[in-house]
Amino acid sequence: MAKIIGKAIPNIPWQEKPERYPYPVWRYDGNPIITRDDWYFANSIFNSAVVPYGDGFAGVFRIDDRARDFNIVTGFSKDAVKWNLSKKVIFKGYDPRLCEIDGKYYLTWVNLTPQGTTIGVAVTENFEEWTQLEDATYPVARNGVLFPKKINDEYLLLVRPCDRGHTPYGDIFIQRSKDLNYWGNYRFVMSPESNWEKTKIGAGPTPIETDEGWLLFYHGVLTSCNGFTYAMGAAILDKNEPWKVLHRADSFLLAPHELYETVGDVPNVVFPCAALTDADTGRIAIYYGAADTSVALAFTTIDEVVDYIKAHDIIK
Ligand code: BMA
Repeated sequence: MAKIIGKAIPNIPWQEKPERYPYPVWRYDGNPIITRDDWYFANSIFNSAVVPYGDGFAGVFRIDDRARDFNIVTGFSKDAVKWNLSKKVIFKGYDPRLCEIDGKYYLTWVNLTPQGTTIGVAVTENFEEWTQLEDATYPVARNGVLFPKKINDEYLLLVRPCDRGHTPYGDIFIQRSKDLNYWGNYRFVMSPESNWEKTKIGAGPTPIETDEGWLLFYHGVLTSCNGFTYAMGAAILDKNEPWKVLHRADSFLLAPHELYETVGDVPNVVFPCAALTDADTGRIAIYYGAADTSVALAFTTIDEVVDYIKAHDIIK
């Protein structure tokens, strides 16, 4: 039995696994949970991130508007399923991640610069006032994901260096910082391995602390004759030296199979950006962008995922 190390959050969204369903991650039956109709000027609302906040939940949402600009807005929810999205754009850019560290909430996102994308970093305590820090990378990088606590007194950020376009390669690295300002001590974490992720990989939700190590959900990309297919994989990283991969599944845990994942602005995309966890029950609710069009929700438990990764482990 694996254990989540973290808070009990009993009110995260949850549905039991459908009977006789053979796989470790199952979808919410009300998907998609957020669509373009949830914002007044949206073309699409997708790759978005949420955290527990107060007695409910807060989030940051990627909204591509009807001018096709990339916006990040905040939102609040009592049940983490129905969301009230603010009209105010807090930052320009895309694919936000959220991470609570010592009572502050850190947003990392794909920040836009004339020279290409960087990892933007901003911090808030109330989701109203944000302080933007220095970018954590120089161009070009995407998929910047912080760890939820310091390790050996350093902040850690997963990053995927890339090019200015729809990058045809991509490995995950870690960089470290004492102050979230100066970064260094770069370490390679992992490259694409299996066919389903052969083109590139990038970190997804904030890593989840468990007694087995850090559970990392990530996206992997396959290039088919029809273009890119984005699916979700999982690995377990060493607790103290998370650039060491202890276990890694040989196959995806969630891939674009439902209509809202296979049809949309960019077909065949499952792009996980956040997870809510309940340490007492081991429940995990995963938030993912579906077909670059809407936000969807899926469930698993720490036991289901860890058992699956170990039964399909590519690390010998
Ligand atoms: C990536 C990012 C994601 C997007 C994906 C599929 O490069 O832009 O935001 O979901 O492509 O289009």
